[in-house]
Amino acid sequence: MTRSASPLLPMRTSAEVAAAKERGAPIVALESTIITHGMPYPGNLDMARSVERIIREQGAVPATIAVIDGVLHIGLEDAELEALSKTEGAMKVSRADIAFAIAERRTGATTVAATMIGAARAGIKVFATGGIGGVHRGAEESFDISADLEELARTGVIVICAGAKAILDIPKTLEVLETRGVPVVTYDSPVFPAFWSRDSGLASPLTLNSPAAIANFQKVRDQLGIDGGMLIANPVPKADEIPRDEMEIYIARAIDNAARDEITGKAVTPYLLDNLFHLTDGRSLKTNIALVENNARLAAEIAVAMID
Ligand code: PSU
Ligand code: MN
Repeated sequence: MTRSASPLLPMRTSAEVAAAKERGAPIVALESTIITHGMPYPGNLDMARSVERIIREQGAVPATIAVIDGVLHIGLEDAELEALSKTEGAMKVSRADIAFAIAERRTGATTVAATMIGAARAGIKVFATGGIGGVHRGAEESFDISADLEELARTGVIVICAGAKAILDIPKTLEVLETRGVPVVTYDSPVFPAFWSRDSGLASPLTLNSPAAIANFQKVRDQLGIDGGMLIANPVPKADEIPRDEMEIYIARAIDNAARDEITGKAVTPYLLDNLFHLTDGRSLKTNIALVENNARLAAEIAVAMID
């Protein structure tokens, strides 16, 4: 599953990640679009640091992935993390343009799709994020379907998220994942979560109740020769949740604003997130940070269980 990186690929693995690979220690990949396009500074830096700390506390090693000045970084030093969190002009790179950012020596923050590509290149099998991209509402008109879904179908990395945001069409997102053969497993709950809310109103296709069971499921997929990724949905802790009905009002308004401002393509998700941050007086950000931390913890537990 893991191809070794070409010696010519400009890729740099941090000392901490290289040492972890050397001794076969568990590693958890982290994306960087959430830092540059998902949250405002300085909350983004606090989040990035705290998820790394949580992963270390669980006995695993964090590997934040980004393209910096044309070099694919697997694991960032703290100074690099801080610089990225303040970078204004970073590209948002996915499968279509991660190679462009490297070839043109640009700085690019990796989406879920691009982070999966980097993780697979580096031999990392577990990746924690907040929310994945999916099928946008109105996709039957706009055709806006995130490349994250296709990447989950083809790249063998387990992605831990808090479900799909209700800015997306969640039923259609689940349909595409099923069609493309991506297992969707909700951790410890029969209902699929909707990012800020624990309940999307939809049943989860699959449920598992422990990191060991998730590791075992992946082992059997490997034994069957089934490649591609899997999605673990981890509901936001109850204390941090914003209920669905309440969130729905803000989401409808944010989507209206995006239409009014004629936002399209890769700008849509960052626009909606920023709009929601203002519409909820920053409350959406607090929830966002709490759920990413929660996902980092579970991802580390799964990475540890996959080694046991
Ligand atoms: N959802 C979030 N925060 C984010 C993103 C999604 O709550 O930062 C980012 C992720 O990097 C995800 C990307 O991979 O947006 C999806 O963008 P698009 O819909 O353009 O594929
Ligand atoms: Mn899109």
